[in-house]
Amino acid sequence: MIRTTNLITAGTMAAFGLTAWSGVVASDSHTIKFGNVISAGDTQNQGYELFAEQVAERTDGRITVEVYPDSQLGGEREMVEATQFGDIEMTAPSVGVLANFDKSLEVFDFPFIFEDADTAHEVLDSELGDEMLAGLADSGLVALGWGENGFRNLAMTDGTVRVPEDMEGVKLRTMQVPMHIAYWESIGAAPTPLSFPEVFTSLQQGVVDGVENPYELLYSARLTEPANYLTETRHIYDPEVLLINKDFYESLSDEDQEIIQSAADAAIDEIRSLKENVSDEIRAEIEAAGGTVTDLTEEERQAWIDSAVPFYAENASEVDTDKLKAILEAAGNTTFLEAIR
Ligand code: EAX
Repeated sequence: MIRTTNLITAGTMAAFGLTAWSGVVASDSHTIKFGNVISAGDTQNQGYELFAEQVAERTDGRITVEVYPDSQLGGEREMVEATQFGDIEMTAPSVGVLANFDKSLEVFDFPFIFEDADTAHEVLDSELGDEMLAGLADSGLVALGWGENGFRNLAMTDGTVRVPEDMEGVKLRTMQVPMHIAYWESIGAAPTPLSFPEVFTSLQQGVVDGVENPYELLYSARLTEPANYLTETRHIYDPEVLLINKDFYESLSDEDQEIIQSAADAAIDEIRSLKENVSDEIRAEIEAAGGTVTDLTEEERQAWIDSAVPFYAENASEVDTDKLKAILEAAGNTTFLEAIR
């Protein structure tokens, strides 16, 4: 437990005329430990540092946010659990990991839902998006909003992937996300779920043949060193969720809650605007470092979308189908709406 709780000693209590039954008086100073797996300096962590600055400034230093990037406090699932149990106060995992905590969030783990980030933001920031986050309260977590990892692309150690058939038998590291695993299996790949801190070594040692993540994280986590054949599949738009321990959050005054919420909103705006061009910039850096980045032709891209049609048909009933339909509708995605009708 990291929270700063100043105990008032019996002596002090006596001096102030307090009686023993008034018990422990918590001060309003707190330290928030905020862990994440993203590399220090990446756009997410620039946003989280802004969050820390704003909270410190607006509380005159009463609330300190310590950001721990680079998996220093563990993998994503581990950190969600640590946040749940109050060992740390905040984390911001990929939404996929949260399916293990609130099954209704699985609808975001279906591939090719969103065509672009603007559409994703619009849907996530709507009432429907808020509704989707509310269920996390049952797991002891308050969601402060939808952050962003970005569109996930493939990075392979050996050979370029262009079409789904190229994934036949390929050992692909995925997150520990049931629907991701099911999709890659459905196209014949051999998905291998690993937590993020294990990925670099697994690629180096050939435990897996590839990985998928947005360019920025692939590059900053140096995964593009072993896996330098990249393909711009944009197969999933990956939002991250800013989470805070519910008991901790609710122990704060209304004013402090408002400061935390508005600093989180500012961080999310900052992250999204920094992300706008970062993918192209990093892609150029990956190429300059000797990586190969492949764009799909329209037919190839279509082949990927087609590959997901049977997956939708088969798996829509495994999740909250009405929510899945609502998301697809809001995203203007008629292909998969038809597939699950
Ligand atoms: O949320 O595990 C992953 O690949 C995630 O994309 C990453 O941890 C950021």
